[in-house]
Amino acid sequence: MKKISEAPFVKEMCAVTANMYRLGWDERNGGNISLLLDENEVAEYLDPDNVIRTIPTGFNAKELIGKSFIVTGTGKYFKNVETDPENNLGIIRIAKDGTTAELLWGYSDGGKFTSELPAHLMSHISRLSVDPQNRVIIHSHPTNTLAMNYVHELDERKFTHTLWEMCTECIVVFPDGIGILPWMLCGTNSIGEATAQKMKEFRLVVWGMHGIYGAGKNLDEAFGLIETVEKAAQIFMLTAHLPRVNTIKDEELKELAEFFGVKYRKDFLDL
Ligand code: 2HA
Ligand code: ZN
Repeated sequence: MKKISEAPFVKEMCAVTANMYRLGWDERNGGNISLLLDENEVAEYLDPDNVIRTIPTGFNAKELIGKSFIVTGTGKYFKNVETDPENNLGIIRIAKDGTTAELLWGYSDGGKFTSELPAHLMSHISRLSVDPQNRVIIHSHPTNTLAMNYVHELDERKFTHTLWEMCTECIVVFPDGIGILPWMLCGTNSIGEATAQKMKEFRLVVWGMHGIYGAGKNLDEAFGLIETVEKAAQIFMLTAHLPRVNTIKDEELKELAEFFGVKYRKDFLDL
């Protein structure tokens, strides 16, 4: 059996959480990540028959029965993942009943997965239904994206359009746009269901005045989506109070999307 601390998925979780912490997006216990694992890869590091303990999830994820995820822990700080992954992360497998998580590794102080597990698992189900390659859901509190929530209308079309205008590459990176939920109570099945509904259409979902969700086939892709939104939101926040002299026109956004061959939300442009 190989050493789990050497597993690429553990190392990558350490690297991405450390990176996000240093970017200032995940203060204290803010943010959470789940990564769908390949069973054969997990079996190189862990005995699949050795269940440390079982933890109820509070909802039925029957579409994910038998699937394993590495997930950040509730109340745990991204800041600390790199130095103590076994306490701050856990590997869970969805049991045959669909409502129980079998702990295979981690949460070593007796802890459990993030309080946002419903939003994560329900979003995985949604994304997998439209993209079987999807493996990652990331939730974060990026500073400028959050700031923008207070000064920009929380309308999917307008919010996406504003961000597309802020950096030339935005429409190429997130041509499918950004879904938006109004402020809602976090940590609940309701916000999980609402997020998952949006995730059928969008890989990015803003939680009004809270943060953002991003999905992707790997950590780089999900992180890169959020990073690009955050960069555009930063340009918006740096310029929103200044007179606008130049802008990228809608015809130019269309030209970009067509040149790079991306399927974009045509209804989000005024053409
Ligand atoms: O887990 O970010 O939304 C901390 C959070 C909750
Ligand atoms: Zn949050």
